Amino acid sequence: MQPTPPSRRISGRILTRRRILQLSGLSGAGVLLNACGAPLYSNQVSQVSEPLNQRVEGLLLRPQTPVPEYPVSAITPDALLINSFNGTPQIDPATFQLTLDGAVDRPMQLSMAELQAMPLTSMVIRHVCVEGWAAIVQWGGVRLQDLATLVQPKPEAKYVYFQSADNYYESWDLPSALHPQTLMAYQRDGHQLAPENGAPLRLATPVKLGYKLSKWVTRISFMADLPDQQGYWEDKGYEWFAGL
Ligand SMILES: Nc1nc2c(c(=O)[nH]1)N[C@H]1C(S)=C(S)[C@@H](COP(=O)(O)O)O[C@H]1N2
Ligand SMILES: [Mo]
Repeated sequence: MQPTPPSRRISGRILTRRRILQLSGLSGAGVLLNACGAPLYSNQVSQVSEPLNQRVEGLLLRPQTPVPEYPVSAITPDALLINSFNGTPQIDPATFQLTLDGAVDRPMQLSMAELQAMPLTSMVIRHVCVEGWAAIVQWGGVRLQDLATLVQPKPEAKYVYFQSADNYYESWDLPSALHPQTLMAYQRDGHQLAPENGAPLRLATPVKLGYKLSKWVTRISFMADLPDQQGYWEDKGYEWFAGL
């Protein structure tokens, strides 16, 4: 049985689809083209008949405090050490598809061209590895929040699971995933992301430790429950939340 959709009324206001898209930064997005050249993004948005559920709306309306960013001059290009536990998978960006699925109303697959047609967010933040090193890095990419707006997580979605091409896996709490500085990054320090740093697509955020920041992400699944396998390092005893 389908649960009744939650009320659209948030603190006395009715949220229109237009407003949600404005809040999520998607309203200014250009038109994406799918492989056949047909406009994809405009179709998808016009099919968005209902705004997001209350949980997601709440997170978008009261975004968590932004973490202060660094100036570009603070970037330490050599300090970001390559930390890969299962080699570097070779992924062809021309055929790559990111799968978005799980507890969502509109599961979809997006190519790099489609992701790169979405609004680009750039940030200079500190990457902290639990092994005792840190680096100031500039990341550029798509807000995971904007991807959530496209796929419309169901009310029961509380976690997000990330599958990587090297069999690495991670699970996150939804608020951290929808934080405005949580990106699916395809650029580092102003250049296209290198394969060893997770190309074509990796997680970047100032709110989690390095091991939460999956490289080579192929699938993002919204989940009602935490999976038994919570994460590559978590399953070896490391902390699950791993907040900074
Ligand atoms: N898929 C995948 N993601 C991963 C890892 C990995 O081995 N595989 N290592 C993690 C760890 S511990 C850190 S510190 C960062 C390192 O990112 P970098 O290699 O780009 O510096 O990636 C994280 N994401
Ligand atoms: Mo790490």
